[in-house]
Amino acid sequence: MKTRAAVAWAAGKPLEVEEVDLDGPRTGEVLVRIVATGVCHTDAFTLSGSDPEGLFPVILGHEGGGIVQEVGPGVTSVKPGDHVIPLYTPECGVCKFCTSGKTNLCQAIRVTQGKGLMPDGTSRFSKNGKPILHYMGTSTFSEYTVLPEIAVAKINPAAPLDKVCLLGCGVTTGIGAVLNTAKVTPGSTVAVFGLGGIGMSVIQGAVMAKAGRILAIDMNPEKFVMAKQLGATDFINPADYKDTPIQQVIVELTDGGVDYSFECIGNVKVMRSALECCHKGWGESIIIGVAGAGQEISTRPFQLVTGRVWRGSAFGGVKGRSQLPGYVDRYMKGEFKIDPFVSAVLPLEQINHAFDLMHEGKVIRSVIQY
Ligand code: NAD
Ligand code: DAO
Ligand code: ZN
Ligand code: ZN
Repeated sequence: MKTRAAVAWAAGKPLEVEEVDLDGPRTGEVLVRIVATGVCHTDAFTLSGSDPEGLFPVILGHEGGGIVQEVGPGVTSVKPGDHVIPLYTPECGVCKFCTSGKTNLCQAIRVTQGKGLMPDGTSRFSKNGKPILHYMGTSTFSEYTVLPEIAVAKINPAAPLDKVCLLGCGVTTGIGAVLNTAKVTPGSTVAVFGLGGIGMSVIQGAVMAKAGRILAIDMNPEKFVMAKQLGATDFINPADYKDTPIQQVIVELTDGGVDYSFECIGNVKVMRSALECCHKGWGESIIIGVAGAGQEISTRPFQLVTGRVWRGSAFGGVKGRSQLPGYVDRYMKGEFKIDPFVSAVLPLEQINHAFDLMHEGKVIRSVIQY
């Protein structure tokens, strides 16, 4: 079949919206019509060429919501008409990782997914006979996409796909990092570095965890308005403290440091600040941001010797097939918000404008509606 898609032909070049060829689902695969997809910083990161795993030509997009159109042989857990969220972190339920009880990082299709291919080692997308790669196993910047069965979460069909698509990455990542990875305890002091879709979701997670104080940190003070509406209590622009390292500012403001900090930018210098603003003896810093190829984190080891802890979190530690439907239900019950994060709704033809809005810091999320 043909599908409209935004193709990234090369790093650093605008996406080109055009018709491409899409082969139907093979064994263990499903064809999904994407109804809406968010545009995440990670898509921009890969498009920029900084992603060490970035491959081209590719159809980006990983924050989608859609409806199953057709299933391949052997597929039993979903059927045409089911509403699904594509999962860049699949859940096979049987691999060593899935059965460990310690991680959401299913490895069943990791190797082929990392190469931009379906589990059988081929791509379903092509143009004039030339293959185009899949991205993160999802490729939601195509109106129709083929996904492995283990990479779709079946959700409540009453949920609005133009909102819950953001549970395919940003919102789940932020809330999950607080509730699953850090396990923030009531009354805690929390620092959030970077107030994009991820950082704003961390704030929501911190409110859900009943944190006592939530420090919101960003170089763009316009972000403080929404951070305050979501429940942040303190607002810090590092540009206002040029002569003092920001970790020192935070340690002084919080009687020795925060209980938990979250880096939601992908800046290795900020990762250091986020660790070092943690309280001696117990403070934990969670890295969520994805840093560019070849970059490394550093701190004095004594920071760890004296009790601070560095952790990382992918997709908020959430297991997609078994746990994401519960997040959709919690959103439907009003336990957290998604709607204010949708700053702009654009057609696929304006997807490059969505990237511009992100780079200009004017949106939390643009949502592409097909
Ligand atoms: P975003 O671009 O929307 O937001 C980043 C925010 O950081 C912006 O508000 C920006 O003003 C602020 N910022 C930039 N430099 C700063 C600095 N030096 N100090 C303070 N604030 C600064 O990005 P996003 O979509 O929220 O994603 C954030 C990061 O999370 C990215 O690196 C993305 O790749 C990563 N990510 C990780 C996961 C995961 O599972 N670990 C999932 C999704 C996204
Ligand atoms: O299992 O090795 C692996 C890879 C898991 C992918 C997790 C990606 C999380 C960070 C990327 C940002 C997502 C948009
Ligand atoms: Zn993302
Ligand atoms: Zn698995």
